[in-house]
Amino acid sequence: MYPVTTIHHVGDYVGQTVTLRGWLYNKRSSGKIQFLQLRDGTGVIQCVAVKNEVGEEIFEKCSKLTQESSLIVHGVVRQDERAAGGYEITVLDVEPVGESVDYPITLKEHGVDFLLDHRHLWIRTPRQRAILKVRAEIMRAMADFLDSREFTRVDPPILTPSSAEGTTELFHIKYFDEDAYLTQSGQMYMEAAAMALGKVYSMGPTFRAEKSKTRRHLIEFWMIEPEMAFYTHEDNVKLQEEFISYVVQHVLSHCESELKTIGRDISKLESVKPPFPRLTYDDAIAWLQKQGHDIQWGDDFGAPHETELAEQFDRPVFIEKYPTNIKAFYMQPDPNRPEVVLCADLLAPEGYGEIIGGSERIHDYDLLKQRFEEHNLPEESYGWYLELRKYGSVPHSGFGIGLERTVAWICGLEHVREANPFPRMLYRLYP
Ligand code: NSS
Repeated sequence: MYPVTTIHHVGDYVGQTVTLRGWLYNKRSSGKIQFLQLRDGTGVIQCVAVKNEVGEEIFEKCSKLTQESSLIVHGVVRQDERAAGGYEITVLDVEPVGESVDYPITLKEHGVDFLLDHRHLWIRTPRQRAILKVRAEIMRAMADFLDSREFTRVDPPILTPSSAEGTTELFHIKYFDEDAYLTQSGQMYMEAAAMALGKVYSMGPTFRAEKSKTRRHLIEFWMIEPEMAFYTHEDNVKLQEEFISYVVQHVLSHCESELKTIGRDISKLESVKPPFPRLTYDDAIAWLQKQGHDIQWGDDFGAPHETELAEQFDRPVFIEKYPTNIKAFYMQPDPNRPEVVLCADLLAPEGYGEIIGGSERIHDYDLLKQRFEEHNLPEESYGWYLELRKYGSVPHSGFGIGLERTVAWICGLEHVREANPFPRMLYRLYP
């Protein structure tokens, strides 16, 4: 019996015999030597079996191993500068575990539809593994940052009686004899929770029945939604830039090998530090007009506008104070200019578009009630939310950050679909 370890930890066992358990990623052979590329979820390592050393029988077992068959390898850890991870295994014995016949994903190029049909297998490849690792590390960093600032994680419901962002784009389901919808945002519940716990955040899946087929849209995506009692718009923006900078710097220092596997140009991330540039919506419209865009005050930005605005900067940029009538009903008007609201969207660089939407919320009962009427929102669904303004209402602010868009930006992915383990897209519900 040898110590069982993982590829990530083989460096602790140089010169010793260890046991590794995993899958055969790839194999090369040159007659008397076989080079087995073993992967185990923590990395990939080359295991070398030499016929003269292991004998006929073990060598034969190695030669029968096929791509993605599972196996246990016993061997000696060698330090080797030429090896990808710096180590190699000299095989003493192998134990095949599960066979793999005609594995569909070969090491040649495949089309993206084929890969998405085989997403359950595609996630085994080093690039996809690296992306999932970075995603997990981003979630950890987000939670660490907020926990260290004494936020409390609160989980809003997935099944809701009404919408938080608007009345369209909802997934309708039957809830016994009632109508229910999959949550679009946990915000309203987080506002209630902020009045109970001060500073809170949620982290979970949200759903939007958006008929958009772009590289930035998923039907099911994860959102992290902090909400803070007594925070102004200014406090909110400051928190966001510190939050994003922390997450990016954390990934740079904890995911070096993953970013390398993905091929990310990390020089593009190193500059992500506070303060972030800030443009008002007015400035952004004026700038776009100067660039020759046919856009008027009161229009919302499209993806090309966002890309061009963000391209001017080496870090994310806030666009703040949008017109009241193109933003959600719950946003607090600017006291000096009620035609705009105290909100900010954060646009990521390099064309990744909006990653955060946030605002100060209306805390005045009468104004919120008026907004409900203007937007034809039924009081039976929203009464509880309005009631929060009746019992010790305070100014408060919050934001929502889309996890997949953040992962796509930090990893430099072409499309958000690779940022989710099993993406739900307009025409894809499989696997
Ligand atoms: O609609 S948002 O702009 N804002 C909200 O839902 C607020 N209720 C959040 C809050 O203040 N608590 O969405 C927030 C973010 C947005 O910036 C994107 O990064 C992401 O959620 N988002 C999406 N990601 C992927 N796919 C889709 N369809 C999508 N929609 C929004």
